[in-house]
Amino acid sequence: MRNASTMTAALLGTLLLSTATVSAADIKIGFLPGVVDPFYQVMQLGVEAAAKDLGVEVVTQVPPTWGVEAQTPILDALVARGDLNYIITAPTDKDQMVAPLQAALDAGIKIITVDTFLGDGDYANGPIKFPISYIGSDNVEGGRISARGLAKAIGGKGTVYINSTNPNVSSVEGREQGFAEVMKNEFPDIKVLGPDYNLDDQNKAAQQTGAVIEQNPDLAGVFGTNVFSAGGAGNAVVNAGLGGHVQVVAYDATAEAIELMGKGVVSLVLAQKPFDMGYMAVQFAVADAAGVTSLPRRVETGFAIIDKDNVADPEYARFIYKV
Ligand code: T6T
Repeated sequence: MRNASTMTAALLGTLLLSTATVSAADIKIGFLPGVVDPFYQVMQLGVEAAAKDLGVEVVTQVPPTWGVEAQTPILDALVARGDLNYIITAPTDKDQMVAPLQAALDAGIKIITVDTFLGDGDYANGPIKFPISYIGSDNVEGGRISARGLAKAIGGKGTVYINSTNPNVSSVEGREQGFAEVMKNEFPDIKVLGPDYNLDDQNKAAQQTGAVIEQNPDLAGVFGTNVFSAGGAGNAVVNAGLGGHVQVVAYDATAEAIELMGKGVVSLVLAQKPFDMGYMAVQFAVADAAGVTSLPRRVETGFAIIDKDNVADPEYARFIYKV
Protein backbone atom coordinates (compact mmCIF):
# COMPACT_ATOMS: atom_id res chain seq x y z
CA MET A 1 0.00 0.00 0.00
CA ARG A 2 1.51 3.30 -1.01
CA ASN A 3 -1.08 6.02 -0.64
CA ALA A 4 -4.39 6.99 0.84
CA SER A 5 -6.41 6.60 -2.33
CA THR A 6 -5.36 2.99 -2.83
CA MET A 7 -6.10 2.30 0.82
CA THR A 8 -9.59 3.76 0.56
CA ALA A 9 -10.21 1.78 -2.58
CA ALA A 10 -8.96 -1.42 -0.91
CA LEU A 11 -11.45 -0.94 1.88
CA LEU A 12 -14.11 -0.32 -0.70
CA GLY A 13 -13.17 -3.53 -2.50
CA THR A 14 -13.35 -5.51 0.73
CA LEU A 15 -16.68 -3.93 1.52
CA LEU A 16 -18.00 -4.75 -1.92
CA LEU A 17 -16.96 -8.35 -1.64
CA SER A 18 -18.50 -8.68 1.80
CA THR A 19 -21.86 -7.62 0.38
CA ALA A 20 -21.64 -9.54 -2.91
CA THR A 21 -22.74 -13.00 -3.87
CA VAL A 22 -19.30 -13.74 -5.32
CA SER A 23 -16.46 -14.52 -2.92
CA ALA A 24 -12.80 -13.59 -3.34
CA ALA A 25 -11.96 -17.27 -3.74
CA ASP A 26 -14.00 -17.32 -6.96
CA ILE A 27 -11.89 -14.60 -8.58
CA LYS A 28 -8.73 -15.58 -10.44
CA ILE A 29 -6.89 -12.92 -12.41
CA GLY A 30 -4.26 -13.26 -15.14
CA PHE A 31 -1.67 -10.47 -15.29
CA LEU A 32 0.08 -10.11 -18.65
CA PRO A 33 2.32 -7.03 -18.88
CA GLY A 34 4.24 -5.84 -21.96
CA VAL A 35 7.76 -7.03 -21.23
CA VAL A 36 10.33 -7.45 -18.46
CA ASP A 37 11.31 -3.94 -17.32
CA PRO A 38 11.30 -1.91 -14.08
CA PHE A 39 8.03 -0.18 -15.01
CA TYR A 40 6.10 -3.44 -15.26
CA GLN A 41 7.94 -4.92 -12.28
CA VAL A 42 6.60 -2.09 -10.13
CA MET A 43 3.17 -2.61 -11.69
CA GLN A 44 3.37 -6.27 -10.70
CA LEU A 45 4.09 -5.20 -7.11
CA GLY A 46 0.87 -3.16 -7.23
CA VAL A 47 -1.09 -6.09 -8.65
CA GLU A 48 0.26 -8.44 -5.99
CA ALA A 49 -0.36 -5.98 -3.13
CA ALA A 50 -3.99 -5.53 -4.17
CA ALA A 51 -4.46 -9.28 -4.65
CA LYS A 52 -3.16 -9.81 -1.10
CA ASP A 53 -5.29 -7.00 0.36
CA LEU A 54 -8.43 -8.27 -1.37
CA GLY A 55 -7.71 -11.98 -1.02
CA VAL A 56 -7.80 -12.90 -4.71
CA GLU A 57 -5.41 -15.07 -6.71
CA VAL A 58 -3.24 -13.71 -9.54
CA VAL A 59 -1.28 -15.61 -12.17
CA THR A 60 1.47 -13.49 -13.79
CA GLN A 61 3.12 -14.28 -17.12
CA VAL A 62 5.66 -11.82 -18.56
CA PRO A 63 6.73 -11.81 -22.23
CA PRO A 64 10.55 -11.81 -22.59
CA THR A 65 10.49 -9.30 -25.47
CA TRP A 66 8.12 -6.55 -26.59
CA GLY A 67 5.59 -7.31 -29.31
CA VAL A 68 2.53 -9.14 -30.53
CA GLU A 69 4.59 -12.22 -31.46
CA ALA A 70 5.73 -12.69 -27.87
CA GLN A 71 2.54 -11.57 -26.12
CA THR A 72 -0.12 -13.44 -28.12
CA PRO A 73 0.95 -17.05 -27.40
CA ILE A 74 1.23 -16.24 -23.67
CA LEU A 75 -2.25 -14.73 -23.75
CA ASP A 76 -3.58 -17.78 -25.59
CA ALA A 77 -2.03 -20.04 -22.95
CA LEU A 78 -3.62 -18.01 -20.13
CA VAL A 79 -7.00 -18.38 -21.83
CA ALA A 80 -6.45 -22.11 -22.40
CA ARG A 81 -5.97 -22.68 -18.65
CA GLY A 82 -9.72 -22.28 -18.32
CA ASP A 83 -9.59 -21.05 -14.71
CA LEU A 84 -9.27 -17.26 -15.11
CA ASN A 85 -12.16 -14.81 -15.01
CA TYR A 86 -10.17 -11.57 -15.56
CA ILE A 87 -7.05 -10.64 -17.49
CA ILE A 88 -5.20 -7.43 -16.73
CA THR A 89 -2.91 -6.64 -19.64
CA ALA A 90 -0.89 -3.98 -21.47
CA PRO A 91 -1.56 -4.65 -25.16
CA THR A 92 1.66 -4.34 -27.16
CA ASP A 93 -0.16 -3.12 -30.27
CA LYS A 94 -3.39 -1.12 -30.26
CA ASP A 95 -4.83 -2.95 -33.29
CA GLN A 96 -3.15 -6.35 -33.50
CA MET A 97 -4.02 -7.33 -29.91
CA VAL A 98 -7.75 -6.68 -30.44
CA ALA A 99 -8.54 -10.11 -31.94
CA PRO A 100 -6.58 -12.20 -29.37
CA LEU A 101 -8.16 -10.25 -26.50
CA GLN A 102 -11.61 -10.52 -28.06
CA ALA A 103 -11.01 -14.30 -28.16
CA ALA A 104 -10.24 -14.20 -24.42
CA LEU A 105 -13.50 -12.34 -23.84
CA ASP A 106 -15.37 -14.88 -25.96
CA ALA A 107 -13.92 -17.56 -23.67
CA GLY A 108 -15.57 -15.81 -20.71
CA ILE A 109 -12.62 -13.74 -19.43
CA LYS A 110 -13.16 -10.04 -18.83
CA ILE A 111 -10.38 -7.64 -19.85
CA ILE A 112 -8.86 -4.59 -18.18
CA THR A 113 -6.04 -2.79 -19.99
CA VAL A 114 -3.29 -1.04 -18.06
CA ASP A 115 -0.59 1.31 -19.41
CA THR A 116 -1.64 0.81 -23.03
CA PHE A 117 -5.05 0.67 -24.67
CA LEU A 118 -6.77 -0.88 -27.66
CA GLY A 119 -8.13 1.16 -30.58
CA ASP A 120 -8.45 4.82 -29.67
CA GLY A 121 -8.72 4.08 -25.95
CA ASP A 122 -12.24 5.45 -25.71
CA TYR A 123 -13.97 2.30 -24.52
CA ALA A 124 -17.24 4.16 -23.91
CA ASN A 125 -17.68 5.63 -27.40
CA GLY A 126 -14.87 4.39 -29.64
CA PRO A 127 -14.71 1.37 -31.94
CA ILE A 128 -13.35 -0.99 -29.25
CA LYS A 129 -15.74 -1.23 -26.31
CA PHE A 130 -15.17 -4.59 -24.67
CA PRO A 131 -12.47 -3.86 -22.07
CA ILE A 132 -13.88 -2.81 -18.72
CA SER A 133 -11.39 0.07 -18.39
CA TYR A 134 -8.12 1.62 -19.44
CA ILE A 135 -6.03 2.51 -16.38
CA GLY A 136 -2.82 4.34 -17.24
CA SER A 137 -1.05 7.59 -17.99
CA ASP A 138 -2.31 10.42 -20.17
CA ASN A 139 0.62 9.88 -22.49
CA VAL A 140 -0.19 12.72 -24.89
CA GLU A 141 0.00 15.09 -21.93
CA GLY A 142 3.19 13.34 -20.78
CA GLY A 143 4.69 14.03 -24.22
CA ARG A 144 3.73 17.69 -23.92
CA ILE A 145 5.33 17.96 -20.48
CA SER A 146 8.47 16.28 -21.84
CA ALA A 147 8.63 18.73 -24.76
CA ARG A 148 8.35 21.78 -22.53
CA GLY A 149 10.98 20.34 -20.19
CA LEU A 150 13.42 19.65 -23.02
CA ALA A 151 12.77 23.05 -24.62
CA LYS A 152 13.55 24.74 -21.31
CA ALA A 153 16.72 22.67 -20.84
CA ILE A 154 18.10 23.70 -24.25
CA GLY A 155 17.07 27.36 -24.06
CA GLY A 156 14.18 27.20 -26.52
CA LYS A 157 16.16 26.59 -29.72
CA GLY A 158 18.17 23.94 -31.54
CA THR A 159 17.76 20.41 -32.86
CA VAL A 160 16.21 17.62 -30.80
CA TYR A 161 15.63 13.95 -31.52
CA ILE A 162 12.98 11.41 -30.47
CA ASN A 163 14.01 7.82 -29.77
CA SER A 164 11.07 5.46 -29.26
CA THR A 165 10.16 1.78 -29.21
CA ASN A 166 7.63 0.64 -31.83
CA PRO A 167 4.91 2.20 -33.96
CA ASN A 168 1.26 1.52 -33.09
CA VAL A 169 1.74 1.24 -29.33
CA SER A 170 -0.74 3.60 -27.66
CA SER A 171 1.64 4.72 -24.88
CA VAL A 172 4.72 5.77 -26.82
CA GLU A 173 2.66 6.92 -29.80
CA GLY A 174 0.81 9.34 -27.50
CA ARG A 175 4.10 10.60 -26.08
CA GLU A 176 5.55 11.22 -29.56
CA GLN A 177 2.35 12.99 -30.60
CA GLY A 178 2.19 15.30 -27.55
CA PHE A 179 5.90 16.08 -27.86
CA ALA A 180 5.72 16.92 -31.58
CA GLU A 181 2.57 19.01 -31.09
CA VAL A 182 4.15 21.25 -28.43
CA MET A 183 7.40 21.66 -30.37
CA LYS A 184 5.46 22.69 -33.48
CA ASN A 185 3.04 25.08 -31.76
CA GLU A 186 5.18 26.58 -29.00
CA PHE A 187 8.81 26.34 -30.08
CA PRO A 188 9.29 27.36 -33.72
CA ASP A 189 13.07 27.53 -33.25
CA ILE A 190 13.33 23.85 -32.33
CA LYS A 191 13.73 21.27 -35.10
CA VAL A 192 12.58 17.72 -34.28
CA LEU A 193 14.31 14.65 -35.76
CA GLY A 194 12.91 11.12 -35.59
CA PRO A 195 11.35 9.12 -34.13
CA ASP A 196 13.60 6.16 -34.63
CA TYR A 197 12.20 2.87 -33.37
CA ASN A 198 14.47 0.66 -31.24
CA LEU A 199 11.97 -2.22 -30.78
CA ASP A 200 12.39 -1.78 -27.01
CA ASP A 201 16.07 -2.69 -27.16
CA GLN A 202 18.34 -0.40 -25.13
CA ASN A 203 21.49 -1.24 -27.14
CA LYS A 204 19.69 -0.39 -30.35
CA ALA A 205 18.48 2.88 -28.81
CA ALA A 206 22.10 3.73 -27.92
CA GLN A 207 23.33 2.91 -31.45
CA GLN A 208 20.57 4.94 -33.07
CA THR A 209 21.17 7.94 -30.80
CA GLY A 210 24.93 7.66 -31.34
CA ALA A 211 24.40 7.81 -35.11
CA VAL A 212 22.16 10.87 -34.80
CA ILE A 213 24.76 12.60 -32.60
CA GLU A 214 27.43 11.92 -35.21
CA GLN A 215 25.32 13.17 -38.09
CA ASN A 216 24.07 16.25 -36.22
CA PRO A 217 26.90 17.96 -34.37
CA ASP A 218 24.43 20.70 -33.36
CA LEU A 219 22.12 18.21 -31.56
CA ALA A 220 20.88 19.87 -28.36
CA GLY A 221 18.47 17.34 -26.88
CA VAL A 222 16.93 13.87 -26.94
CA PHE A 223 13.50 12.66 -25.82
CA GLY A 224 13.64 8.99 -24.81
CA THR A 225 10.02 7.84 -24.74
CA ASN A 226 10.42 4.93 -22.30
CA VAL A 227 12.83 3.01 -20.07
CA PHE A 228 15.00 1.51 -22.81
CA SER A 229 14.81 4.48 -25.19
CA ALA A 230 15.89 6.92 -22.49
CA GLY A 231 18.53 4.55 -21.07
CA GLY A 232 20.04 4.00 -24.53
CA ALA A 233 19.91 7.71 -25.38
CA GLY A 234 21.58 8.63 -22.09
CA ASN A 235 24.35 6.07 -22.60
CA ALA A 236 24.99 7.34 -26.15
CA VAL A 237 25.35 10.89 -24.85
CA VAL A 238 27.78 9.71 -22.14
CA ASN A 239 29.79 7.64 -24.66
CA ALA A 240 30.08 10.64 -26.98
CA GLY A 241 31.40 12.69 -24.05
CA LEU A 242 28.53 15.14 -24.46
CA GLY A 243 26.96 14.96 -20.99
CA GLY A 244 25.55 18.40 -20.20
CA HIS A 245 25.83 19.50 -23.86
CA VAL A 246 23.08 17.23 -25.17
CA GLN A 247 20.16 17.23 -22.74
CA VAL A 248 18.02 14.11 -22.30
CA VAL A 249 14.42 13.98 -21.11
CA ALA A 250 13.63 10.50 -19.83
CA TYR A 251 10.12 9.03 -19.71
CA ASP A 252 10.08 6.52 -16.81
CA ALA A 253 11.79 6.90 -13.45
CA THR A 254 14.34 4.10 -13.36
CA ALA A 255 17.34 4.12 -11.05
CA GLU A 256 19.46 4.42 -14.21
CA ALA A 257 17.65 7.58 -15.36
CA ILE A 258 18.05 9.11 -11.90
CA GLU A 259 21.76 8.24 -11.93
CA LEU A 260 22.12 9.92 -15.33
CA MET A 261 20.37 12.94 -13.86
CA GLY A 262 23.02 13.05 -11.13
CA LYS A 263 25.68 13.13 -13.87
CA GLY A 264 23.97 16.08 -15.58
CA VAL A 265 23.01 14.00 -18.64
CA VAL A 266 19.26 13.74 -17.97
CA SER A 267 17.54 17.02 -17.15
CA LEU A 268 14.02 15.76 -16.44
CA VAL A 269 12.49 12.40 -15.55
CA LEU A 270 8.82 11.77 -15.96
CA ALA A 271 7.67 9.16 -13.44
CA GLN A 272 4.50 7.24 -14.23
CA LYS A 273 2.57 5.48 -11.48
CA PRO A 274 2.73 1.78 -12.40
CA PHE A 275 2.06 0.61 -8.82
CA ASP A 276 -1.27 2.45 -8.80
CA MET A 277 -2.16 1.12 -12.27
CA GLY A 278 -1.67 -2.47 -11.11
CA TYR A 279 -3.33 -1.98 -7.75
CA MET A 280 -6.37 -0.27 -9.19
CA ALA A 281 -6.80 -2.80 -11.99
CA VAL A 282 -7.19 -5.60 -9.42
CA GLN A 283 -9.64 -3.46 -7.46
CA PHE A 284 -11.64 -2.94 -10.65
CA ALA A 285 -11.77 -6.68 -11.35
CA VAL A 286 -13.00 -7.32 -7.80
CA ALA A 287 -15.55 -4.51 -8.02
CA ASP A 288 -16.79 -5.83 -11.36
CA ALA A 289 -17.12 -9.33 -9.92
CA ALA A 290 -19.14 -7.83 -7.08
CA GLY A 291 -21.58 -6.41 -9.63
CA VAL A 292 -20.47 -2.77 -9.83
CA THR A 293 -21.53 -1.47 -13.24
CA SER A 294 -20.42 2.14 -12.90
CA LEU A 295 -16.64 1.70 -13.08
CA PRO A 296 -14.97 4.50 -15.08
CA ARG A 297 -13.93 3.37 -18.56
CA ARG A 298 -10.71 5.41 -18.36
CA VAL A 299 -8.60 6.32 -15.35
CA GLU A 300 -5.52 8.54 -15.67
CA THR A 301 -3.07 7.82 -12.88
CA GLY A 302 -0.92 10.97 -13.17
CA PHE A 303 2.80 11.72 -13.07
CA ALA A 304 5.57 12.94 -10.82
CA ILE A 305 7.96 15.24 -12.68
CA ILE A 306 11.43 14.77 -11.21
CA ASP A 307 14.36 17.14 -11.72
CA LYS A 308 17.61 17.86 -9.91
CA ASP A 309 15.90 20.31 -7.56
CA ASN A 310 13.30 17.87 -6.19
CA VAL A 311 14.93 14.45 -6.66
CA ALA A 312 15.96 14.25 -2.99
CA ASP A 313 12.50 15.22 -1.76
CA PRO A 314 10.77 12.02 -0.53
CA GLU A 315 7.45 13.27 -1.95
CA TYR A 316 9.01 12.91 -5.43
CA ALA A 317 11.62 10.22 -4.79
CA ARG A 318 8.91 7.74 -3.77
CA PHE A 319 7.85 7.55 -7.42
CA ILE A 320 11.25 6.28 -8.59
CA TYR A 321 10.72 2.69 -9.76
CA LYS A 322 12.15 0.49 -7.00
CA VAL A 323 12.33 -3.20 -7.82
O1 T6T B 1 7.13 3.29 -20.60
C1 T6T B 1 6.69 2.04 -20.14
C2 T6T B 1 5.32 1.81 -20.66
O2 T6T B 1 4.50 2.90 -20.31
C3 T6T B 1 5.34 1.63 -22.17
O3 T6T B 1 4.07 1.30 -22.63
C4 T6T B 1 6.33 0.59 -22.58
O4 T6T B 1 7.57 0.87 -22.03
C5 T6T B 1 7.61 0.94 -20.62
O5 T6T B 1 7.23 -0.29 -20.09
C6 T6T B 1 9.00 1.24 -20.12
O6 T6T B 1 9.94 0.33 -20.59
